[in-house]
Amino acid sequence: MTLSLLGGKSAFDQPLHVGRPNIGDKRRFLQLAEEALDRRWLSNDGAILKQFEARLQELLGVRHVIAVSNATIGLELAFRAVVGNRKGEVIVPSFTFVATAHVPAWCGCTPVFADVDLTTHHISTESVERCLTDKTVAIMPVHLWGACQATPELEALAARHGVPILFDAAHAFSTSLGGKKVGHFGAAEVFSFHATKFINSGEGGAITTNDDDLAQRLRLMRNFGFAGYDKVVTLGTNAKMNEFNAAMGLTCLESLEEIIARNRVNWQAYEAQLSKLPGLSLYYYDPATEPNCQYVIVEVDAAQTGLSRDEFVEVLQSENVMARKYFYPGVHRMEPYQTLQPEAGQELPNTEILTRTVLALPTGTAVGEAEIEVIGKILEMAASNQREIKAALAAKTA
Ligand code: T4K
Repeated sequence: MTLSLLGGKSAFDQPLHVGRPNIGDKRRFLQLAEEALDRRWLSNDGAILKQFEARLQELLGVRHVIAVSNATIGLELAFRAVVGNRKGEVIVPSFTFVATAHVPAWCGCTPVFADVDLTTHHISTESVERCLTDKTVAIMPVHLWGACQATPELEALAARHGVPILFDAAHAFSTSLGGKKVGHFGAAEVFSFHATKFINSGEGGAITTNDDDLAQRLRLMRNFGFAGYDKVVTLGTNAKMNEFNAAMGLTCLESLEEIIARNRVNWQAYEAQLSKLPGLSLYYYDPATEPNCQYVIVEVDAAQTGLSRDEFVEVLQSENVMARKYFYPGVHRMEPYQTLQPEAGQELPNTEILTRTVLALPTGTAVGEAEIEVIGKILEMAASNQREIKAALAAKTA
């Protein structure tokens, strides 16, 4: 095998994407979609939506599940319901998908970026503590990569300051900490069921809470504030999930165990490949957290490998392995935050490191052990031909 950058043919004919959707039983989805068509009931609290919410509730053991059209709007609803009209500062990580910060900013608050821990990639309690002021109205941590970050220290810190925590649980469906499932932490948690998430509804998400009053307000806010025909009792928006998205979500849930098992097998296969490659380390999932392993995250130590993260991404993509630089650049380097807070990076040394060194590799049901072996081989060949790779990349950009 010769690397494509060195004159060979790409290892894969078709792109292997990060975030390839897990589909589940296609016939089951089509059957549910057909039932919706026959019922002529396509949205607004439909029968499939109710089934989807009930199944989520059963799996999570939480009092309330409010399915929404995507996690970003779910976070916005939860934010508005928990924080209300207060305008202040909201502590968020910068090492996350941009939606986490956009939500409080969209609601008129100021995101304040906390730094992350280099091992867990989670916002560190010490950094959150440094960011807390009398203007802080909420903390929005992210269970990044699906590893739960509702640590007792973080919860105790928030409680001491009387600040609510709202978890961005976009990645964390079906994971737990100390036997408590994600879905039960903070004032509310929000899951994403976007196509790229291991349980997907195409587009979609769900808010979970054990607070009856909050749940009631969220249900009203999801549907323009309607409390019955012709009766609007509060400000709201359209955050409803339609029947086809719910059908996809329900179908995927029926394959939950199988998808997690595939992710775990893939993760172990990557671990076996990467253990042979000094300078490339796999993000470790603690088995005690029941990880869904939906991300395969690799940290590149360029001093050891001779190639940077960006160079590895170029090599992989030229082989049709569409590795991604999640999450690059840090949100503090995106607009409008970069202009509003140009100095933020100075307080985020670990975020700056991770945004330069981390890449994501394809996994899920569209990827198998044979492909992972080839990906391992590509990484190995890149590391052992670093001089030639650098020359080929320089020639490409010349
Ligand atoms: N919080 C966190 C921590 C998040 O990660 C996200 C979303 C959110 C909040 C917000 O959740 P939602 O409101 O979306 O429910 C993608 C997703 O669009 C986004 O949902 C996700 N995080 C993020 C991690 O990934 P991009 O900008 O990377 O999307 P894109 O178009 O580059 O596609 C990602 C990869 O997936 C590509 O390799 C192609 C592949 N793909 C994508 C789709 C849609 C497929 O193979 N098939 C598909 O159908 O954001």
